Amino acid sequence: MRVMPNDLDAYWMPFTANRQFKQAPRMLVSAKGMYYRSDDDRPILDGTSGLWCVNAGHGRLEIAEAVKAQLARLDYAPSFQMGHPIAFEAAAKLRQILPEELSHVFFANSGSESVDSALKIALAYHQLRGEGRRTRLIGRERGYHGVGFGGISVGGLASNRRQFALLPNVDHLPHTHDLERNAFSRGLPAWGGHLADDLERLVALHDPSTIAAVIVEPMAGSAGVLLPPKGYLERLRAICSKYGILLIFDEVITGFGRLGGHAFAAEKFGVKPDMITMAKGLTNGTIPMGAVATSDDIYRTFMDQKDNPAAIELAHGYTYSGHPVACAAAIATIDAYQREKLFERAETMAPAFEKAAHGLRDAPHVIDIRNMGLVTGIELAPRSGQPGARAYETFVHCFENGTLIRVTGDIIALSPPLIISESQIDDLFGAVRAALNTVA
Ligand code: PXG
Repeated sequence: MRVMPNDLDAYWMPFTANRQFKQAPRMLVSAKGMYYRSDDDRPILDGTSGLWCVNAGHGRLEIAEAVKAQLARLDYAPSFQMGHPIAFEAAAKLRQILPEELSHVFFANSGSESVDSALKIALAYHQLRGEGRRTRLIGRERGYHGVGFGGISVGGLASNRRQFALLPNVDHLPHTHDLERNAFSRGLPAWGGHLADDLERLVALHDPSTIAAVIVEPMAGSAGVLLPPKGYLERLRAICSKYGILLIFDEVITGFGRLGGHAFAAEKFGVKPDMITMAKGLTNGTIPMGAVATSDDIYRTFMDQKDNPAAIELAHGYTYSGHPVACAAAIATIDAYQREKLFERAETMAPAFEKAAHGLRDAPHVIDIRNMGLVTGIELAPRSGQPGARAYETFVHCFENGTLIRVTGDIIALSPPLIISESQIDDLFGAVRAALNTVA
């Protein structure tokens, strides 16, 4: 059955070429396991976990049941100066899979809100410690931290910044992408660890006493799957610690098993940030939710204030922080990850995924392939004078032939649900090869 709304005009679609899309819409109407169904009733293999969020696969009845039961029991309750048990339960559940050092959870409703929350916590933290001059935030070129004013300011994607006014007091580290030295890396690229030393330059330029926090994605997702060079994150950590700067890992994409073997990249790489931001896989994409996990030191700094015990420690929060229905979804999701050992499964499937990804090395237009866990970036040579066109046409070809991929510029990013099978891995990369064989 074709389910096509007769009015496409009312809905202003996010991050979409609305005019182009509405000429030739692509509609998904249902989903189960590894597959969507399109409005013309074709199965569509999900090579992207929706938008990097459905890590446990689609149509999980246990999440649906938990959401339904929670809606019936307590649909909404305020979280300001009031509590409801499931928010505390959700934070405790999340703690089970967080790095031990990050044991306190602030809830938001998206990755963007989580990032803004973390940046604000960083500023307030320094102020409480009598270091109120630390107001500068450091991001990285090609970083993506959502679309709040904080996120686009520390973010490093020029196209997301140029239409808007930005926060002052922000600077950026250089990105780490280098095709000449690192093309076709498997896992962490060998070259570029020293790029973290650029933070020393920024510290010297601005004076460490003005810098509040450094925020990076452990692996840049939206910019096209840029893995950190060996030793890079360790060096960032060391320099931050040396100068009292907080290190924030934005794990909205890398969280919940994407890189294989661990819930978070912080553990995978053995580097401890002071805060982790997350969203997406937290509820398997079912209900909007984000969170910031903070170190005990940060939490204690707020809680151990001696002034007035009736004071609100952090003047920040959202109507839907700790929303009971989102909390129910998060608990059921984390249960599923644990019960089915999906983070371990991602690690187990990673070699087959890597082999299939690098199998595209001889496909037309491919100039780089990089991967870790169940994520890969496949970079295409741009068509002369038409940046992004080749990848976009690859995306359309794949969709028309039953596979959902994601493209950013001329980079294909694949990040399937962690339940993907070996034969589905073959299908996924086979579909990309077929598309690459077709596009000019
Ligand atoms: N931080 C990171 C690292 C992200 O990847 C956000 C923050 C913002 O999250 P919200 O929930 O506010 O969208 C993200 C989001 C893509 C793509 O295809 C990536 C994201 C969102 C949409 C598309 O690369 N990441």
